[in-house]
Amino acid sequence: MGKRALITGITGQDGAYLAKLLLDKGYAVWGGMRRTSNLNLGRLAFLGIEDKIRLIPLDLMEQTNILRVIEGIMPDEIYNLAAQSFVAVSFEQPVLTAEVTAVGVARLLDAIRTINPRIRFYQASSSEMFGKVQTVPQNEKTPFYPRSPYAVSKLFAHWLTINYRESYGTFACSGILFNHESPLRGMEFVTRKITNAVARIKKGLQKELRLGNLEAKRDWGYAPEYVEAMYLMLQQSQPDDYVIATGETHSVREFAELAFSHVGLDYRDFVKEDPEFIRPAEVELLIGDYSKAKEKLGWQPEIRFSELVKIMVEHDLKLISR
Ligand code: NAP
Ligand code: F7E
Repeated sequence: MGKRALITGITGQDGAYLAKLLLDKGYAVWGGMRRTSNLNLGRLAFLGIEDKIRLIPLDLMEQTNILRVIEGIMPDEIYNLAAQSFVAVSFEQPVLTAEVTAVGVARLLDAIRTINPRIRFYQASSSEMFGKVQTVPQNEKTPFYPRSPYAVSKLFAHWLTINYRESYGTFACSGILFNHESPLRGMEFVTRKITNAVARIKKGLQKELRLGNLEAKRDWGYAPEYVEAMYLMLQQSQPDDYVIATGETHSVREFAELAFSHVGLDYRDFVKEDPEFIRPAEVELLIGDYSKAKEKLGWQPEIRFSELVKIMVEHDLKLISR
């Protein structure tokens, strides 16, 4: 019999790609989704798997819900991808962000401890925890310096994951994933905001693109490859933490330049800087060192920056044409 996995945040970018990967590996996959007034299965439908997932109401705000869901499924593995994941919003909603992104993880870890300590747990940690970076590049030993309520929340969850491992022997892993993007990326994140605008401008549906800090640099990878690393972490003999990244960094300006040039346009004719999108505190530079993941998991990225930009622009051009 195949393994049983519970994925929280199944409606998000990574939830969809991870579900596809686990289904392909023969897992029975339960997808936890919070209640919304509209069913939000677009990403699962895009991958053709919406009928293969056992969808289940699951909100990280509600401990009783978490306990009943885990007891009912008795999964072998839980992948916690649910979060208030948008850094900009976390400055406006710090309490909600902490409730979901930080305390939600305490609820999950403690439910595992209570119900079945043998369940393997993956926590979606983030390169945002490095914030004002203390070393370049960043690896598993780099000290943290979070710069947003989101990053502070993720850091709590990260340390709690380690704490449950050390205190109770939970098989709990933390993947410190650098930015990873795809055609399924949410529209508010800068990469998708740019590629969607490029497609709309090319088709005459939009005239300009308003962005914040063009000089911020990120290590952008391809989401379908990053979910493979999550899976690999839970298949090891010992739980551990891993940086997942490409080892390359590029600015938002470079992303825009390449995306516009892909359709024969000059970004300088369309991009306007708008203080509305400047954050109270910024993460200026991220670049990850994934050598531990390469050595221990045999993981390495294949899709690089220019290929990623191309995949996203071409997808959005097709989408807009429809
Ligand atoms: P995403 O697309 O924003 O998905 C987040 C998911 O969390 C959505 O399914 C969302 O549901 C769900 N969610 C939000 N609040 C919830 C709650 N109270 N209870 C249950 N579910 C809730 O994020 P992603 O890009 O797939 O990222 C997956 C995880 O990795 C997140 O934890 C993110 O913080 C982390 N991460 C992402 C990156 C990246 O570059 N993508 C890098 C490092 C870490 P709705 O659909 O209803 O909103
Ligand atoms: O911003 C700058 C912005 O919102 C990237 C999440 O998945 O990755 C993501 O967080 C950079 C920042 O992603 C706009 O100031 C400029 O420097 O795409 P983003 P993020 O904040 O890096 C990490 C790893 C996560 O864990 C998070 O969950 O781009 N930027 N102009 C802009 N950003 C946005 N969103 N919109 C702009 O107009």
